[in-house]
Amino acid sequence: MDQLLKNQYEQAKVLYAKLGTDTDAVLEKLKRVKISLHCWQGDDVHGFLKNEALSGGISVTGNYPGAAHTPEQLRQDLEKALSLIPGTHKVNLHAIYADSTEKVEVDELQPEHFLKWVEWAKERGLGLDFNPTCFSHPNFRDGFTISHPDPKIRQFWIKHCKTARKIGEYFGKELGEVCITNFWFPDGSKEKPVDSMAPRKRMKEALDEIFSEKIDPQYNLDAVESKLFGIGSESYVVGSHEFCLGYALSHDKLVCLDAGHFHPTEKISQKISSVALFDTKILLHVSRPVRWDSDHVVIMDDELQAIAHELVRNNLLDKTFIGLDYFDASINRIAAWVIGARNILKALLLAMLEPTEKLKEAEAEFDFTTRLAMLEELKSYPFGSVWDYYCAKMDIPVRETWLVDVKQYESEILMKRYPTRKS
Ligand code: RNT
Ligand code: ZN
Repeated sequence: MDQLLKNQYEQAKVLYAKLGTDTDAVLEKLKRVKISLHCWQGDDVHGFLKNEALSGGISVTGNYPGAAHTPEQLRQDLEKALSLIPGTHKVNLHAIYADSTEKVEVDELQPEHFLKWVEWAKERGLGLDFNPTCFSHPNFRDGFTISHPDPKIRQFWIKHCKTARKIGEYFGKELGEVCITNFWFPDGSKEKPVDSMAPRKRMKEALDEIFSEKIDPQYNLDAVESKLFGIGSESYVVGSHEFCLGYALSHDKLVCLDAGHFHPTEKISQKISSVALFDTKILLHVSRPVRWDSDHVVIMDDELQAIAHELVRNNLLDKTFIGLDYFDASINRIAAWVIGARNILKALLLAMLEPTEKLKEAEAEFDFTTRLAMLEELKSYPFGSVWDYYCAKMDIPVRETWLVDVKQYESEILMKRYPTRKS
């Protein structure tokens, strides 16, 4: 390893030790954190099943060249991204990413359609997470899926969601690591309905049916993701926060908190300790809203740091599953993964280096002066030296050198792909 990197780490280690933080132990802890990399960043939430336009109130902008058009390309891109992120992680698949030569409807999907993904994950020691895809399909009708008034439409989605859990179970069994299957529904409407309860009642009943089969929690855990609004569901979302929180708490499900799914000044970091107190497991969709649920690449902003601090300070890393959720087609898509994943890891490292006990002591004594002074001084501690050393130790490019790899991959691989997908 580069001597300068080592020296800088040794110096940082002394400084942090004075605060009572053991940097070597922190790095061991960081190594155990897994981030679930969302496959849909690689192809703008397109998938491989059909050529349906993206729907469900979410949207991708940009036309940067090189999107993956086949499962092989997507896996190759994910491998590239993973090679630039320290640690062993997971990949999060959506149902529309099935790898199958036969044209299959979403409600006909079976575990076997994901065999190649499982083989790939096994070879690389990766875990897999899963999501039913309840959008980009003609049966997402009148703004509703499992809460549609027509029982035929509901049944279509219920069947799809039931199979999604079986696919999750299959991932968990095959890979020896629990799969989190996350349920998000775009259901809602542009204007406020007169009857806001009926769709929620139908959604509740549909969820009960979806979850009726017991699945060993060692293999699959279910999460429900709420939302405040989307395009076309500006005034009313069936699966609101209160709905999903209530459902999760009463049905022993995970609560999925997406950073972009609340009012602009409402932060998920503030919700974590409350939800955790009720013994609820949490799935995070780490994202970055800009004015709306825009799914920008995650940057090292205040909210990301606040999320990481909440997890670390409250010892919640074992109860929390961390996934990324954003889609940016205006920059190199692999870089988008790498930037977001490195940032959440950096934010967690920063939190782990904090002398939390000392800060809690000051707080307990109402010494808010010390608390504020320390929190501010900590910001200029040499955390970057610890991060650089960690990357080098994990055999991952240090600082922005990863960009060289991405640029080379872009010119050698991405630029040679068909500009648009062959359907
Ligand atoms: C949409 C939700 C959901 C999706 C993915 C593709 O607002 O955040 O998690 O982003 O399922
Ligand atoms: Zn999400």
